[in-house]
Amino acid sequence: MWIINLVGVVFVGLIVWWFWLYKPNEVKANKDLIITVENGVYSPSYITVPPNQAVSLVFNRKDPAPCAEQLLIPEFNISESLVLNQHTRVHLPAMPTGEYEFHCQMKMYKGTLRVSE
Ligand SMILES: [Cu+2]
Repeated sequence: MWIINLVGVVFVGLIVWWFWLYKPNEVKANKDLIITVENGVYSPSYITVPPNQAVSLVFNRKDPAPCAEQLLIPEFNISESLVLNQHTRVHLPAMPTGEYEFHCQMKMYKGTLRVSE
């Protein structure tokens, strides 16, 4: 019995870590940066872009899961379809400093856009 409880606690711990504590390495966006969509994650998933200037990000979707198709950045009303096995360039408006989430429709794939100098 105790082992089931232990497994439960570890599992809850992993969920907490994954959804709230885990901070992926930060990557600065430049024109060669390609964000790969594969196995349920964006990599890199923590991307810094400069403030107050329009930028674009290139997504390479290798994940055939239907959920991987839609890329959403709710703060800026961006909803982009990513074509499987192709590079899709997503244009972003000039954004004020801050952190913005990007994710798939069901928020299983998640990333953070950090707008900062
Ligand atoms: Cu999803």
